[in-house]
Amino acid sequence: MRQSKNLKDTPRYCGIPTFFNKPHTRELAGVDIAILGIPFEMGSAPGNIHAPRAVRNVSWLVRSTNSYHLYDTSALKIVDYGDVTAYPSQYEKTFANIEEEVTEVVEAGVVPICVGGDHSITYAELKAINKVYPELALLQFDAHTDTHDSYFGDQRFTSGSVFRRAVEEKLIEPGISVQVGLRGTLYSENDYKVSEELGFQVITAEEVQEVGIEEVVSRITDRLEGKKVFLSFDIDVLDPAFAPGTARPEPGGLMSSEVFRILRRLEGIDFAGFDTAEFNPSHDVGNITAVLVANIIFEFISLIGLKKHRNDNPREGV
Ligand SMILES: [Mn+2]
Repeated sequence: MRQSKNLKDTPRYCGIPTFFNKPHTRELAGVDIAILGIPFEMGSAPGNIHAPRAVRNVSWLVRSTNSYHLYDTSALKIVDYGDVTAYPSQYEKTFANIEEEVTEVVEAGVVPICVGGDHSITYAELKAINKVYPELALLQFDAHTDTHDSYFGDQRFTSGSVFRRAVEEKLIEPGISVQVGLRGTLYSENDYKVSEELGFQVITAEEVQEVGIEEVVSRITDRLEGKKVFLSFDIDVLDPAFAPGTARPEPGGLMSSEVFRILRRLEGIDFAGFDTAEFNPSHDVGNITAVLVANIIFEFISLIGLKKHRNDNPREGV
């Protein structure tokens, strides 16, 4: 199908589904943003592998202009880079593929947006991004710390240990990183302390409710200003009422409107890349979570576009 630049020329639901109806190509010349599907899971939450396709299927619903920023993202060259080849439960082979493909994107000067998959994939993405940006901060939205040492005795590359590995291998600097939205029952009373002792700033979901969005945003921006930042978004940071499509739901989470308010106020931050994780279509209801993930990715796209616009128009607003 021939797709017009004008979204009103043809029905947006026509054609083969790609992320946001963008062209599926591996050509990176002149590209601003490459969106990659990473259909991988270690096996403890079956269904995450279908997330990239579920997001593609609904992403035609997302229009081009951000209603908060009044910014039209069609000024950006965005591509659907396809899916990384992922082998079920075979993390070593799969992580090598993720690292290789994300490296290609980042080294071409293109911002990657990775659509998982379970949260274990972020380790491999960070390996790629760290090669180009060795001093990298992490902004993690999540119900869980994901800083546990291991599971089931000796499993060290799980979705619950991903940021422990990232710290150990110096892929991120925990002293300039933030975890937002933590909550739910814990393995022990020390779980949050483990993250803090690694160096992370921890903002629990309860604190978000207590101090309010503006204060949360100022804590995040104070910590991340002037740094290169990777944003990792675990969909379980949202309350299951807003995002039922996840396998480790935790009541008492953020509302979708709160997530949008936070993301829209991060335009001063210098992002090196983004991902979404733990969206599990087999738990979804009426595509609520799929549509939400697509709209969260749209906010990432807007943040990248606003920064590019500022860089291209340095005198504007002075
Ligand atoms: Mn997580």
